[in-house]
Amino acid sequence: MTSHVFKQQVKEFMAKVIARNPGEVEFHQAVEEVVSSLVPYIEEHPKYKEAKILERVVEPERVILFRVPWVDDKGEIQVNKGYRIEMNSAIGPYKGGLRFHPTVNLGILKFLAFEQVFKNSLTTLPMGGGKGGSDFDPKGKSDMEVMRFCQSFMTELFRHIGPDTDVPAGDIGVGGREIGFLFGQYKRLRNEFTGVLTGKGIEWGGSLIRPEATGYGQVYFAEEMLKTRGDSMKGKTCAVSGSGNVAQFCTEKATGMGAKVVTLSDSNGFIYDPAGIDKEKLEWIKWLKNVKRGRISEYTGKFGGEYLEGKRPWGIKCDVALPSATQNEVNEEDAKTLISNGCFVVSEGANMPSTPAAIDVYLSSKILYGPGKAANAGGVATSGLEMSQNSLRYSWSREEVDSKLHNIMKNIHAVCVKFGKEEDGFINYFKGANIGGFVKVAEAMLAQGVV
Ligand code: NDP
Ligand code: 2IT
Repeated sequence: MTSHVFKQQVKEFMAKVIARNPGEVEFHQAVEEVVSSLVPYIEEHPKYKEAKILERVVEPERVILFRVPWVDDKGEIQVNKGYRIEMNSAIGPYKGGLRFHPTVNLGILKFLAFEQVFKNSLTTLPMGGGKGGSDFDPKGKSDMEVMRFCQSFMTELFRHIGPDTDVPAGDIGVGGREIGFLFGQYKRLRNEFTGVLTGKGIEWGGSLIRPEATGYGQVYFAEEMLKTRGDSMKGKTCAVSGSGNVAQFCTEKATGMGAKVVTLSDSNGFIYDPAGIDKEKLEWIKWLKNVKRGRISEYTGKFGGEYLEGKRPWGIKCDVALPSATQNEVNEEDAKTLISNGCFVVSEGANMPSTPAAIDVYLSSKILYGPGKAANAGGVATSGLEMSQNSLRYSWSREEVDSKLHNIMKNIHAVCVKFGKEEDGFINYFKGANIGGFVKVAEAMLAQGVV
């Protein structure tokens, strides 16, 4: 069958998805990315077509929408929306983060839940896919306001989740503080101390390395990609976006492996430090973002360099780009600029940070492109390891967890190579991750009948 016929099939499939899920543009984008890789594969494996696996996999098993009322510090009543998308449980309990950000809506959470299904499958661990969150904005809120919001959020969510049913974790706007408040309220309502959330504090059931895992895994994945060309992270100049959980530990690991990180950003702009963000500077950034909850612009007052308001880091010359902020933060023009400046590795810490046109630029330039569902899977993989430790009522050492994480990232890389290697030897990680993530879920769905 020709690529023209495949394109037509994708178009027809997408027309139905768009009609059934109007206005959910990020969800359409995530589905189209996966389906465009899968259509040729499914043509060769008609059993998936006959069982309507694609039609089923784009429909969430369950969507929960709820009201989250809470009282702010002035005594005023506030109301937010709460969501949990239980996308697919074919290979394990629903698993995936919670995002608290004012832009959160159903389409964004469905895209994230959909990505999560294939990502979790790639980790090799038994986890289904889910995602949730709220349009609540933690910025500028006091700790007590965040606590009251989290308690109200969990007062509804608790009846839908559980350690064998659905296990939420963090994402944008949800870190250790929020997971603590959510866990406390779940425990109080159920009168059970269980592994119902991951990303917990180390003293109360958390796993060592979970905070580090997404960023560390993202750099391990970049290193694996570089190895296929006889190269390594050592000596590479890196552009990182974001300055939250993923960006911080991505910077830590890249620097630890001998690379130089020259940028970090937030939603207001980015900082450029040509000398590199070393260990001492990074410790200060962790304090700035996690304790003071300040803005990245404050960096230049302390360490120099430049702050570029309203801009993203992709115009800075680098070898390796590590997008670690949010969806669609690298567009076609950014991708072209990166490549013309010599960038030849993109390893995505964020979910879907590159637009479809940017991905086309990476693939046609044949650079090393690690898509989010493979490159950032280390976070949820280590959540899976946290679940295992909770079930065992045991905890592994830092070294044990890190070595398991490292092995998982190597395995994910190998799966991408298996399904993504093209005739000329180019490794299409985009295709490899989509097909590699799909097969296990599809086989489980076939075995479990029409459910
Ligand atoms: P954090 O909330 O810790 O940090 C988010 C960072 O991204 C902040 O610097 C934030 O800036 C910036 N950001 C958020 N929204 C935007 C926006 N619309 N435009 C520009 N910058 C923005 O979140 P994480 O580090 O946990 O998450 C970052 C990305 O990684 C997300 O895409 C998430 O889905 C993904 N991810 C996270 C995992 C995890 O384990 N935490 C696992 C896998 C993927 P500001 O402070 O201005 O909002
Ligand atoms: O996007 C992601 O993989 C996450 N936010 C982490 C999910 C998890 O359950 O650890």
